[in-house]
Amino acid sequence: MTITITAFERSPDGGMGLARDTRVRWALEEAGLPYDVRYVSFQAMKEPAHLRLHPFGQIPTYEEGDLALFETGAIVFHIADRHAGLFPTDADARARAVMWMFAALNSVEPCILELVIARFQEGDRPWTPERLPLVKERIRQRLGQLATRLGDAEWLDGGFSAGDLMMVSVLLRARPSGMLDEFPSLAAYVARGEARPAYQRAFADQLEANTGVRPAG
Ligand SMILES: N[C@@H](CCC(=O)N[C@@H](CS)C(=O)NCC(=O)O)C(=O)O
Repeated sequence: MTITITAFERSPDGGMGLARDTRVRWALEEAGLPYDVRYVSFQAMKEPAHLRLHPFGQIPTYEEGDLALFETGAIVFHIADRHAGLFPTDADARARAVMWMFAALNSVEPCILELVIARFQEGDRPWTPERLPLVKERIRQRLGQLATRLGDAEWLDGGFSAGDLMMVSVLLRARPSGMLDEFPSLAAYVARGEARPAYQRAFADQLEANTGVRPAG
């Protein structure tokens, strides 16, 4: 059955791979599933046709036959649930992989997003200089806790799973601020994720869609 996802017609990050379609592309690549992409403009995302698929007028969405999904957590879970490669077979290990997906989206991504909003959407507000250090401190605290748990392990819980896919995707959003590099073990963890062939394909595809250029290799 054909899978179709949506992505920005032109991503605000210019193809850095930070738009959330990249994590869905990555999951599809890990699972070895072909897919189509429908590119939508900011205006089209807020129009009825897209709002029927995504009530909040955002990307990405996922369509497969009669099934239509939004929210990257639900989409990646669905892919991992139905196809090999992203969830361990052991039931307890699988539950922990799901836990890490939730942790990425619920306990790590919000503070990173807060910084993105503080810098790019509210950067001109008079209170921003006072607020930024507080926002950054919350990120530092969370990344420090995560680094402690990761220790010198390769992945969060044994082998690579959808939990790592989501955590790496979320951490990548902290890199432009320089804060990821304050935690060398997390930076190395992210680099391991980026080195996976499935990530490389996903990244190259979104880069080409945004810039017309395909990275060498
Ligand atoms: N929680 C959602 C967030 C979706 C989201 O924020 N998408 C961004 C792109 S990465 C978007 O469409 N932004 C445009 C907008 O909100 O108007 C998910 O994980 O899918």
